Amino acid sequence: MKKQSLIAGKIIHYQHKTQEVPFYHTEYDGDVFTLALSEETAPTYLGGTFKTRNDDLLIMTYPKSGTHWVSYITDQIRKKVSLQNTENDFYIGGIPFLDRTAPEELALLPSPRAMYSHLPYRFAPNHPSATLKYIVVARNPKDVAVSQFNFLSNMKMFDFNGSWDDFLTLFMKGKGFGGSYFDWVLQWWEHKDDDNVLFITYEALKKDLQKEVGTISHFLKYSLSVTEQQEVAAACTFEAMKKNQIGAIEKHKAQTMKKNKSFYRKGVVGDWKNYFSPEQTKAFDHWCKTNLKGTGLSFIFS
Ligand code: PPS
Repeated sequence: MKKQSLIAGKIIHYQHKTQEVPFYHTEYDGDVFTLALSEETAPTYLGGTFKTRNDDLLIMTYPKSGTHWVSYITDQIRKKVSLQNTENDFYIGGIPFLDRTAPEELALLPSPRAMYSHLPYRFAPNHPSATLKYIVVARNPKDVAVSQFNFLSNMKMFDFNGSWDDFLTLFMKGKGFGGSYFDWVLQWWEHKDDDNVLFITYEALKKDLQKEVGTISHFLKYSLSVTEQQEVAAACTFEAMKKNQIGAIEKHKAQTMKKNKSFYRKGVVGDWKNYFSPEQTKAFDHWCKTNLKGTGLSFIFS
């Protein structure tokens, strides 16, 4: 029996120093994970005992990379082909958050199930003979860091009180929300050509949303007409999702977010330019170059 315990921690800004206490972490089997698991779900998802189905779909993201966006696109596509999911207050549309949902609850969902998760590749629900599918969403790490910093500072439950510089230092040490950014993204990137993996980016969605709606529908083997694709894209713009308060955090923002803050913050490519100093840019570019060398992966930063 593996040992498991859960600690919801916080970063403490004390005497001009940030104490490196992860904001929210799970200790499991001697390792520490800054993932959004709960005490009930951690043993199943980190222990690899979740019962998958052949037709499961998992939307995999490093936090703040487009989780809500792609989950809601998927939800809207599924509704076009009459897959009416159970709607729950804590879902994105009809898509549940695997990491915090009890496996017993997910077992009650009709097939084909669609779920989203921040788990790294090595913990992703899997089965050697299963044909379950993964949509992996990646976003350039500069905008991810800025989005995480704002999210962790503006969410009541995290209440991060360090500076932007404090946060960036943690992020580059692999202590962002979700753990090491490059471990996460590169492990999935290695599987980008697997038949059951669709690897898409936030920046591609921003460039041509309708095209990516088509790509996702095609991957899921649903044939949507051009009009249907347009309708899905129209429902999934930043403005539409913000207005319709998609997702539990926004729906309950009076309880979840600090005053006047929205989960739907900016929704653009390149906001990092408003945060990074020239020195931070230089160090971060070097960090990216080192990690991406020889991988074939590159990002669009503006
Ligand atoms: S979470 O908490 O991990 O689920 O967050 P996640 O959904 O991955 O990422 C939140 C960021 O995505 C932006 N967002 C969008 N951008 C463009 N279009 C649409 N439709 C959209 N929906 C969400 C959201 O604003 C967060 O990014 P920032 O840069 O902070 O605005």
